[in-house]
Amino acid sequence: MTAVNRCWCLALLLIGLCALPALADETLPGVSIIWDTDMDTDCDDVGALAMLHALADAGEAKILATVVSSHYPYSAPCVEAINRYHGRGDLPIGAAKQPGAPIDRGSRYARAIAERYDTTLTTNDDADDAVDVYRRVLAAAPDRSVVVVTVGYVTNLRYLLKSKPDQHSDLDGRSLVKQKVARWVCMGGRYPEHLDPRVYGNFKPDPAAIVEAAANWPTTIYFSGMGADVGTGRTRGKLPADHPLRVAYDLYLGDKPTRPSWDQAATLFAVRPNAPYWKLRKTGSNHIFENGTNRWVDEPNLARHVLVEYAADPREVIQQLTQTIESLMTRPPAGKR
Ligand SMILES: [Ca+2]
Repeated sequence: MTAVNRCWCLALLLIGLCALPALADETLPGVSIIWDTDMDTDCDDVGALAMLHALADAGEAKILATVVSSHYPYSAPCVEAINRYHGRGDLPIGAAKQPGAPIDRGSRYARAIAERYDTTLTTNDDADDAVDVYRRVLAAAPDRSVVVVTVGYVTNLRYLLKSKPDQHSDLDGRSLVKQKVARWVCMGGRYPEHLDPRVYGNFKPDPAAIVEAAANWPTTIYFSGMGADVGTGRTRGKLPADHPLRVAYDLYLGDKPTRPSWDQAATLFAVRPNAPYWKLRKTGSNHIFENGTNRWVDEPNLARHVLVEYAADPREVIQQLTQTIESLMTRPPAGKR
C-alpha cells in the first residue's frame, strides 16, 4: 500500500467513525423493552420514560410497548401524552384490566399531563388490556429478545404468567415468557431488607402479584432498589414550559429541586447492563413476605434472582448516575432539536 493509499484509508476510516452516530438508529437494534409503569404517585416514572425515549432516540433502546399497572384513570393517557411528546404516539399502550388489586393511589400530575395533550385515550378504560398487549408484542418478538422493565406494581406480570393460549400465541403465559423474554428488571423492594409494612413501594400495594411472579417467572429477574440518593430534576426549569417532565416535576415537587431516581436507575440498568455503575449479586434470592416487605436471603440460592447494586464507591457512582440521568431525561426529543 502506498503512502497516498494509506492516507486515503485513514481518511475514509475517520469519515466512517464520524458517521457512526448518524447510523446508530438504523444499524443498531437497541435493547427491546416492554416498560411497565404505575405512572401515578411518584414523578420518577415521568423522568424514567423521558430517559427511555432519549435512549431510543440514540438507538440504544427499542420501545416495544408501554403498559400501566395503576387503576388511576389518567395513568394510561399520561403515558400516551409523554410518548407523543417524544414522537412515539403510536406505541402500544395497555392498562391493568384483570381482577386482583385495583390500585388507585391518585396522582398529582397524571391528569394534568393527560389533559394538556391531544391523546387518543381519555382514561385507562380506552386502553387495551395490558396482558393482551404483552402477549401480542411478545408473540411477534424474536426468541429471548425482550427485556421487561417494571417500575410499578407487578399486577400485569402476575396475570401474564397465568394467561392462556389465544389468537396471539399457542403458548400459555409462562411458556411465552420463557421463549421470548431475555430478562426482567424489577424496580421494587429495598436491600438487603425492607421490613417496615407502613412505607409504600411497588410490592406492598399488590403483594400477591410480586410473590407469585417472583416465584414463577421463568427467566432471570434483576431486582433494583437503587436510586434513593440519585436526586434528579434540578435542570427542569430550562425545558420548555409544556415539557411533560417539567410539568410533572413542578406539580409533584413544587419548589423542591430534585426527586430520587428509583425508576430511572432500573430503566438505565435495563438498557445499559454493562455500564460501570453496577455490580451484580448472583447468590441468594429475594424473599418477599406476604405483606410485600422483602429481604435478600442466602437460601434458597436461586440463579434466577439477581440483585443489582452500585459498583465500587457508591458516592462516585451516585454522582455519575445523577449526571447521566439528568442529562438523558432532559434531552430534547429527536424531532424537537
Ligand atoms: Ca413508579
